[in-house]
Amino acid sequence: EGKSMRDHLRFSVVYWHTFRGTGSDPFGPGTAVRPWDDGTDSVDNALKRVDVAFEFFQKLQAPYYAFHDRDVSPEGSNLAESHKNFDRLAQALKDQQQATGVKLLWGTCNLFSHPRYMHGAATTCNADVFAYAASEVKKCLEITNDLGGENYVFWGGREGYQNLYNTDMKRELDNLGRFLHMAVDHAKKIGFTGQFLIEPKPKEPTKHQYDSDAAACLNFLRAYGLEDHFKLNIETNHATLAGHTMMHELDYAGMQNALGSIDANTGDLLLGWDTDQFPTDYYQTAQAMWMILKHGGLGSGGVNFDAKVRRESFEPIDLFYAHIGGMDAFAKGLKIAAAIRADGQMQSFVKDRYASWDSGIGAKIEAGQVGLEELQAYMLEKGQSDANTSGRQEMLENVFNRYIDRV
Ligand code: GLO
Ligand code: NI
Ligand code: NI
Ligand code: NI
Repeated sequence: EGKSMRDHLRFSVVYWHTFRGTGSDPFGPGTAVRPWDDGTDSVDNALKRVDVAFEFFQKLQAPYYAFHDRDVSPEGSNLAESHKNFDRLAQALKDQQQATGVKLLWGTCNLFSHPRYMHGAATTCNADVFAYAASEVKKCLEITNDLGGENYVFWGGREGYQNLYNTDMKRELDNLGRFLHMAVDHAKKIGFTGQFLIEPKPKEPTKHQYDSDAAACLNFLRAYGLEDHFKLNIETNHATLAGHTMMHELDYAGMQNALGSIDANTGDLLLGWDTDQFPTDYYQTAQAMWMILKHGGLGSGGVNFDAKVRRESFEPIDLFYAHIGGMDAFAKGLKIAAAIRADGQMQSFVKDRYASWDSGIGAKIEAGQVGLEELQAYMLEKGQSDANTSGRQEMLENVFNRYIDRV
């Protein structure tokens, strides 16, 4: 559909899980064997990690990567020192990008790990913390711009609340709106032309996340006049946590021209949290790609593996297997989805279902030519409505799956 297969598979490796993940969980410390890493958060160690990361991207032939400021560069003892560290690391990233041709899909700020962000960042009750977060976004935007980042992501982190008895939700959302407007203004000022993306997610880490799903994000963006500046970064496991499917979230974003990029992982059906498992299921990736193709692709976005190896998969080689498995699942999913769309049968299910709408009064309704009065007159004359007989609900998924088995 006007694009090559590769345009749809702009794979991206995340710095956080892949190079900073330790395999720790609430029940025990890290298990990961990372021979290049001395386990400290020093600038020296961070510089070593950059070389390892780019060697990994190249061996994997991944065209893109993504980072948070704190993944690539250690927190300093004050803001100025953090900025200085970030400058040093950004130079190393830039050198490696130039040497290897690997590009930055997006940058973002970690505004959720440090204890200062325990009440949120843009939605904190502490104005100094708001100012701190704003300073970090300013810096990270400038560095993302300098590294040619094609997008800039805001995932809500701790932007939400645990309890309404001590939360002024309206005030916090107003402040989030202000924060994002400041980012838009600064992007304009420094000439950053990348796409801003909001990444919806419910439930984690706060009980009520403000950006819980695509619909909540789009409503927020419109309420604060930000809709022209942001699209969405849709993550599979976040969609399922919100009680939706990935297809639903992609379609909802796509129909409002807000489909920006995807964080590829898989929503676990057994566990109720964001397990960030690598996508391995062709049935799921075919569904996702089918919806992405329906909306004309991801634009400046990509297929970003926001996924981590299991705690038991601690050897460095497992990082390769995991990404190769994910790339393979998406490549196969795209192939299947493209074949199904080219065939046209699935699209005909939609057409058939609305056939009587289109041939009857429906055309006038959609053209805005009738109101309640005309519709009542029409119906009084007709006396009774037809029953819509085109169903076939039960076989639709089966038809899709049979295609998958054939491709
Ligand atoms: C957490 C999110 C997180 C974001 C990242 C980039 O569940 O998926 O990993 O993708 O912070 O904004
Ligand atoms: Ni994510
Ligand atoms: Ni996530
Ligand atoms: Ni994640």
